[in-house]
Amino acid sequence: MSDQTVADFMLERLRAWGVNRIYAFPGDGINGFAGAFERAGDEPEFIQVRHEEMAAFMACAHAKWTGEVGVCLATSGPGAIHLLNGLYDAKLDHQPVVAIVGQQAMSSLGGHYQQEVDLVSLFKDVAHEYVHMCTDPAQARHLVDRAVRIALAERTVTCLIVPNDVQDAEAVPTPPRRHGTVHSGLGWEPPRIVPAREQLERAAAVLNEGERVAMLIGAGALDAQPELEQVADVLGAGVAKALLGKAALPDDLPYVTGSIGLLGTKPSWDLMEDCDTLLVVGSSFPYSEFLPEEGSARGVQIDHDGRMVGLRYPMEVNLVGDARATLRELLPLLQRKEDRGWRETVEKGVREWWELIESRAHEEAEPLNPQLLFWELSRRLPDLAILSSDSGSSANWYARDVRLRQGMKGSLSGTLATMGPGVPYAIAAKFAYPERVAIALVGDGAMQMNGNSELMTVVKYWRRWSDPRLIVLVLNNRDLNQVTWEQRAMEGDARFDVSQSVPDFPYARYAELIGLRGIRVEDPEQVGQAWEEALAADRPCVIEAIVDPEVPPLPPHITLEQARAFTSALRKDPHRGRMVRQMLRETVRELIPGR
Ligand SMILES: Cc1ncc(C[n+]2csc(CCOP(=O)(O)OP(=O)(O)O)c2C)c(N)n1
Ligand SMILES: [Mg+2]
Repeated sequence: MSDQTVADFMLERLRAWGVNRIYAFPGDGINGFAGAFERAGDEPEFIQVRHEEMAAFMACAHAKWTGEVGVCLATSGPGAIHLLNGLYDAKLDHQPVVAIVGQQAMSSLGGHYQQEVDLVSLFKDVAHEYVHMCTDPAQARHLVDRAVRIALAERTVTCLIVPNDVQDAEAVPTPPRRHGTVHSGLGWEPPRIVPAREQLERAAAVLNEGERVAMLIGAGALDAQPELEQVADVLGAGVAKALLGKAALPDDLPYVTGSIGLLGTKPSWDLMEDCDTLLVVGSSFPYSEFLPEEGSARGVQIDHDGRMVGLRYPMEVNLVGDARATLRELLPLLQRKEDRGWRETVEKGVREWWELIESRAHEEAEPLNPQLLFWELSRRLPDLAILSSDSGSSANWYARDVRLRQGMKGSLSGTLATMGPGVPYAIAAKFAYPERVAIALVGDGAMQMNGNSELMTVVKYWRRWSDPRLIVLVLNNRDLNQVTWEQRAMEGDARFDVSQSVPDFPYARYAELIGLRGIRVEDPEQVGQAWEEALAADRPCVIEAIVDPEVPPLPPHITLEQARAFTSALRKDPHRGRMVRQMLRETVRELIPGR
């Protein structure tokens, strides 16, 4: 007889898988686990968040920052339901996350019992690769083994549902060896996936024949920096980055055109418009209008997931393989482009763009131009900083103005594009790398949605981080600004105050009140100093920047329809005077950069 419970055993098994931290929020549906954490000496650690959605965001971010599986734990019914948005964030960005949720006792299920929710059905979509309820202690071993292994192997979300009476039942670490039992083991190593030689040769032929090669890289290329640089060099290519792949190549390389898409840059736009050959590595960037026109470029794609190739552009050669290993095999087959004219054109565009961005950041605004915050941060980013951005106007400036250097990390909710991950992603960064500086770039709407509450998790834990610096930049524009601009540009509607205005809130004073540093800045002269103070602080810090909601997050090009919609919105909008002045200034800059 073992006195170990199923919950004890499951935690022990997770530890054996290398899980040493679980983001969680308690409830009676998981009290069996709570006791098990205590008996295990809090190994793995139970990190208590404010809201289960935040636990799921943190598990997702743990996976994004470390490449390891992230784990979150929530109680039955409401707790399990709260996890969902964060789990979809992980699923859509292909992150390995295991969600463990409690359930009412087996003996009550089907009895319209309190907090009884059909969790298998609820999680069937988000965790469709693997969702199971543990109804017998002998299942616990293979359920944990498979949930972790499938999350890692498929880069997705898996879910275990554990009724509270099963949690407390006696563990069966080794099921009896008889018909109907499963004897699973630990361990999973990432495979090295490389396409066949003949496919590599076909890809190389396409790339060698091209005269103007554009590369587009994404999250799948994050570990392939040296190979990306070599390939770009040999091919004389310019490189655009999807947002999730922003850290894949540093922004200070002269041929890196930066972000692509609505939040992207002009040199990325030009790169895609003018190239004759497109090499996509580890990206499923979705917007066709920012990719070459069908037929205008020959294409080669590399992705380790066969489902993701040939998805956005009809490629001539689809290589299924890891970015790094595949690029390594491809390199010896590539011929160096002797004519560097295309590369020079790209580099010229990049230089001009950075000048434009610098001057845009210094345009006057009332009172602060949000771009200035990002520009000044960029110049001061400490080595190895980890950045998160929320969904909102901050994502524009993160994408365009922030220059990530070698060794830094950056992420956001790329595919789900949900509001809310900014602060929890930064918290997860501090747990994973307590010695590195984490910086969250967040709108006031998102702070009021969850960031303000989650700052209490920072209050609870920051003293155990060897470097206490976690900085939250709040863009206080009293507006749901990104959507306000979308209303104007896409719908041709004026700003609808009823839906868009956000009540003012004293973010910096609140930070001070709860024991953190708080800095409020509304004078452009103070922006650099605000960052320096935050970076010199002996504790986490909130920088509240009073920024102008009339600074347009202009797309790198404006289509005719958007221009029309915009003109019609302008006619109706009471803010039009200032908005037009701001737009004019920005547009003039674009026409005569460096002025
Ligand atoms: C959960 C969720 N709700 C709504 C949206 C739609 N949305 C995208 S950005 C945005 C505005 C965000 O406002 P804020 O956080 O204040 O940032 P700002 O754009 O003002 O800088 C909204 C409402 C979303 N992406 N996610
Ligand atoms: Mg806002």
